Amino acid sequence: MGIVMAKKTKSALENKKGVSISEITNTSKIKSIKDKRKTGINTDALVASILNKDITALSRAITLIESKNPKHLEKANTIIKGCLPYSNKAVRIGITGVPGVGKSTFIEVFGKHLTAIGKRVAVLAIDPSSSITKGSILGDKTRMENLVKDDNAFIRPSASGESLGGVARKTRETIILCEAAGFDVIIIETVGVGQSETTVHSMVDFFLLLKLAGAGDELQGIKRGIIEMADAIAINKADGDNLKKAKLAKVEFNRALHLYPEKSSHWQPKVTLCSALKNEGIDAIWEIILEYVKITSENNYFNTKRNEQNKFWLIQTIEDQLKSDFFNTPKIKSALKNQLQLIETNQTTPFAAADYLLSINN
Ligand SMILES: Nc1nc2c(ncn2[C@@H]2O[C@H](COP(=O)(O)OP(=O)(O)O)[C@@H](O)[C@H]2O)c(=O)[nH]1
Ligand SMILES: [Mg+2]
Repeated sequence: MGIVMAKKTKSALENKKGVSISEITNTSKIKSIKDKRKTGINTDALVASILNKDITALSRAITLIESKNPKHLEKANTIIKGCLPYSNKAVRIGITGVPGVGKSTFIEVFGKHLTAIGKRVAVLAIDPSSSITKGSILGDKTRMENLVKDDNAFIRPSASGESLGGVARKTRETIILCEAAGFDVIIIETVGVGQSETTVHSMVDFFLLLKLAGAGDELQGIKRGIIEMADAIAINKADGDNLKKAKLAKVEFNRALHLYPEKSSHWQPKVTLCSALKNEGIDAIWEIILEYVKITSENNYFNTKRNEQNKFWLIQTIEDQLKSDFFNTPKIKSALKNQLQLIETNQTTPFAAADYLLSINN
């Protein structure tokens, strides 16, 4: 299942069943096949199957969300609408850390721990670089061998060939579908490329930062913003010769975290040690997350945050759409080219050029 199934479904969607090769090569028939294909997706049936925890249906629907075909997007929107009343139930966890910190290894053992205690787990990724690096995260299935095979786990790589905004929107929609399909825990993995951590933070309940113990320089070179976003820092590879260093790092991080002002969640971020390789300290991290959910549900921060996230995404989506509409207008495209030339030769200012471009758009 997982990645393999997602790929299979994609090709199933793209090739109409029962059509022979000779039929496909007959161009006069291609249009009618395409038309049938367009109408061949029964959104009601797909929603019913998703609610029935049918993973093939879930994969098909996600493929529609990721499609560039406007007809598919229309179908995708209908499906999302159908699933929305059944979503919002899972715990959404964001996981980040530099390449090599052990994210894939961690997600494998963490995911297996969750399925062992009866949870269903969906793993998604936000990786705006995946179109260049051909899926740098979640691409390596070997580190998630057991989770990939687990019937209670679903693994879906990042949408590719998209801007961060595009990937983010698709991932948010995919979360809705996964929740409707009865997944209890949604894990969203990201690497610290550009703004991707902020993006993941804006769509999860709990943000987990995986760290390595350094040689006494734990607090150097860390993006301050990421520490601020973290609800827990897990120092991974706390095993063998590294254990002592990891323990020291824990003290340092705890000290540093106490310097930050109290969060509006009233949650004091935790620092913990783990070894994904040896499967140690993994259950403790789930306990921390449960404690977080309990405390923030009681003080209502949990729901407030989700509402705030929804409002943020409304504004964000409008901004993205307006921007893309603007820059894709043919009149703007050519006028922009001219204005850029005028800027180069010092004949206008960026502000005058912007005023002009915005004025001719109306
Ligand atoms: N010693 C030790 N090695 C680990 C641990 N977790 C991961 N690794 C190793 O670190 C390397 C990178 O792990 P990977 O999961 O691919 O990291 P990612 O790039 O963050 O996804 C691999 O060789 C893993 O076997 C751990 O807890 N302890
Ligand atoms: Mg990885």
